[in-house]
Amino acid sequence: MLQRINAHYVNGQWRTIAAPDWHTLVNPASGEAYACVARADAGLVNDAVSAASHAFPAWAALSFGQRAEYLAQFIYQLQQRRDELVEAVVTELGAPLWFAREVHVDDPLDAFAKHLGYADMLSNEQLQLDARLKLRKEPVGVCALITPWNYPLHQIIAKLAPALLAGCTVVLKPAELTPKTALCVAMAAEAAGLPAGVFNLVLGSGSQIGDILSGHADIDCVSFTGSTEIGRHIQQQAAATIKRVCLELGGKSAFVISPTTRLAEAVRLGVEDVMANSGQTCTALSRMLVHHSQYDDAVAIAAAHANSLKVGEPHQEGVFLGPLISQAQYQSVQRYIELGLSEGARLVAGGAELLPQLGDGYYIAPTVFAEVHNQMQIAREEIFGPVLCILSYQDEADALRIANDSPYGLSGRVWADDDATAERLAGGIRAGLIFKNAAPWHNAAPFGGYKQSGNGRELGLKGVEEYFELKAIVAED
Ligand code: TAP
Repeated sequence: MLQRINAHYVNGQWRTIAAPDWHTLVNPASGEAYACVARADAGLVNDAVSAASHAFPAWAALSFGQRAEYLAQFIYQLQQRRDELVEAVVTELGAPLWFAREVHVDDPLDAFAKHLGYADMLSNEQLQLDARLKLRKEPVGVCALITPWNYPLHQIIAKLAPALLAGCTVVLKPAELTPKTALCVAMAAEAAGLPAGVFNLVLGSGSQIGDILSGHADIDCVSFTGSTEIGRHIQQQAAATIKRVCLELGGKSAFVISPTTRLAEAVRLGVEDVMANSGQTCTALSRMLVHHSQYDDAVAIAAAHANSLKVGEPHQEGVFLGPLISQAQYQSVQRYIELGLSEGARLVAGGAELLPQLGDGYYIAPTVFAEVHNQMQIAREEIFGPVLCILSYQDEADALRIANDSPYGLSGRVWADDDATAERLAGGIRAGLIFKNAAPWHNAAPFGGYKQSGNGRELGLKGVEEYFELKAIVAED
């Protein structure tokens, strides 16, 4: 018997759909259906927009400090649901338990908590430029937040926290594959006592709900994270009402490893970066660029390390990679691996076959291609699976030329034994976020892309500013 989920959170109330169109959820670790979810209809989506519009003036009128008090309650309620959130991510996405705890849940809760500190920095709303001119930051209005499935909680928090702190009200439309995480967030919002209409959640398909939201006259801003293809579509839909559109899109990030005495450390880190979350990470360092003098060694280290990473059922001890999220995603990655072989790349680890010892789940072994050149499709397109391409370069200029020869510009990593080289490489890559050597993720670093990777920034103080309009008030002499 499938669990039936018929719940949407609109205007502070839980709403159901009378005769719903059901979407079935499949556990990616087993291939078994476990729940079905009622899709919101157009009427409910419009109710959600209307609720957010009505709630906006009062929410916007609060001070940053007052909104931060609500957000502190919200964070507390999310923390109370930590285990539930972890289990939702494990079930929906197939993320290994440890990764779900540390990266999928604790990390975004920390990012949310950082926003409380921004409230003090933002309290000075007005800037007196001269006797006649004042500038005021005001919330942009009602925001549609459309999020993907790959880091379900992180993606929601990266939009929700800054939007609410800035004074916006929101309608959240999460990916259809990850509704349970979003429902947990709605329960926390309710328990935190957010005023009715400030936060609304509608579940359903992107092509239906997404189109209503991005074309809606009462939505002032759409903040979208997902594929470049859908981002382009949303921008077109939103053009009819000239609304603000913030896009966080795909990537094909480069990891430039300059000649180093710490090659094994660098290569292992690069392999783990791509394989984490089964490669379903927009910032994945999917192109590793190695100096020709160290290329063969790097390939051998990468293959050995990829083969050592355990693939398995998410609850098992020691598992590094779970399954891909869906059969469609599995088939897409499989096609890319076959394409790599047909393009002449050399497979040195993994491959396209399902792993039969793991039953009917969508598991793919960590896969590494050597002898990849940058014009191959596997080096140009986002695979969104556990597939690493290793490329060789001649000198620093060649490395930067290859790194930048991409329609994307989301992120990257550089590795060098001396900081001057690392700085030069970091400065030379056209992307929004660059890590040096083994630097870990930073929850306050503004995050967003150059080129076709998007146009806004999330996280940090800059992430909040995306949700402001700027008003100039000019007085008489
Ligand atoms: P998409 O298929 O683009 O879906 C993302 C969201 O958009 C989902 O909620 C989806 O709903 C919705 N959507 C689909 N069609 C829509 C439409 N016509 N109008 C409005 N919304 C629509 O991406 P995905 O497969 O979930 O995620 C993977 C992609 O996201 C990758 O390309 C990855 O690089 C990118 N990504 C980027 C970032 C950043 S921060 N740059 C972070 C994570 C992921 P449904 O689920 O109902 O289809």
